Amino acid sequence: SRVSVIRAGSYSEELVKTAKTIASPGRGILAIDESNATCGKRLASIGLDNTEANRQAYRQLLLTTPGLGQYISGSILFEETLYQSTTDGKKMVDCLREQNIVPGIKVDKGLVPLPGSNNESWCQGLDGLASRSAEYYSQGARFAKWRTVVSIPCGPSALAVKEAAWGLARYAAISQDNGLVPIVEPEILLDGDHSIDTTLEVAEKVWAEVFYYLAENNVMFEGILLKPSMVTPGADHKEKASPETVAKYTLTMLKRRVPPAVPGIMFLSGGQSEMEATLNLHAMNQSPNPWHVSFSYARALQNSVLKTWQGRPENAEAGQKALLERAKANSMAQLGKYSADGESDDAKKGMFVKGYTY
Ligand code: 5MM
Repeated sequence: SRVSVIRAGSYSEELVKTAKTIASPGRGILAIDESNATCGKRLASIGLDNTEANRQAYRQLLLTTPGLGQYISGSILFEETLYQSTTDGKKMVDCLREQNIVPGIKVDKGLVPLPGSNNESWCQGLDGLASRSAEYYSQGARFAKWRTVVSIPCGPSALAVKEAAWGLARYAAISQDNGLVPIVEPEILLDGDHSIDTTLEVAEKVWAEVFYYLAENNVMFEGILLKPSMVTPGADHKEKASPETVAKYTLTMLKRRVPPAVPGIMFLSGGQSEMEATLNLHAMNQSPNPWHVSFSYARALQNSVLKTWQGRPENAEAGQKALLERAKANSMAQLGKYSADGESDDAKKGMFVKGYTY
């Protein structure tokens, strides 16, 4: 019934439980769901070829990090990794489960130009999504991710926002129907010279529309997670915002748009430096929030690891240590107890690439 606390459906209770496990205190998500093209760019940055063996070696290093489960509650995988084993023949999914980390899966098929828009894009992947989701569930995935983007310099046009919101809502309903907690990710790109007030205005518009269509598609809010961008000025804006300002704007936006029924807000890092992403998260956790406010970082968790590893087996342990350090820093930030003392220069370097397309 529409008035029941939890909407009827075979997976409802499990969805709520999965979402709560992922949104558990002091933990967040390790996003390693780079498609092969994006993973290739990461590997190229340390001089490695984009082969299946190199992707396996890199993901194996990440997922077998001892102690990771203390700080990481979920990890988003690309399809290849979901079906992949380590070089010792152990399923990557089992490496996660052993550490009480929930395996997730990227289900979108990437971005393509949106005809009729202002050079904007839309996200592919709804065709066949129900059967793919059921198959991913049988492989051990318990949550899903769909990333679409909104560009401020390109408008955003009403058409692009509507398409982004509708696609996310259809995906979310299909995921829940197949036992996967959907991560709802409309990334508002950092590109542009706009002010933080402009970002706030666009973010409010986007999230209002996303929730309108999530409700229209009867998505159960207790069984979703959000992956928003933080509200910041555009990357080319003349002034940078302090973590306190980012936190104030971002929380204002979320409190205006996101019902407290949603269990977790898992931010993306969007090209911020590792330390900036951690400091901003820490600032957001200086007072109680209606939701678990945490991280789902890719670049802001992996950058130091890649630089330390360099593709050399003898550096694997040091690479894992680097991952654990970042995961711990963000865990502390989730608890509002992070201190930047002793952070390396590398952790302070931004990773934003103008006009970057995944
Ligand atoms: C890890 O990268 C994700 C997938 O990208 P592609 O499918 O294009 O290869 C990406 O969605 C990522 O999870 C989010 O953008 C968040 O990553 P950042 O680096 O912004 O924290």
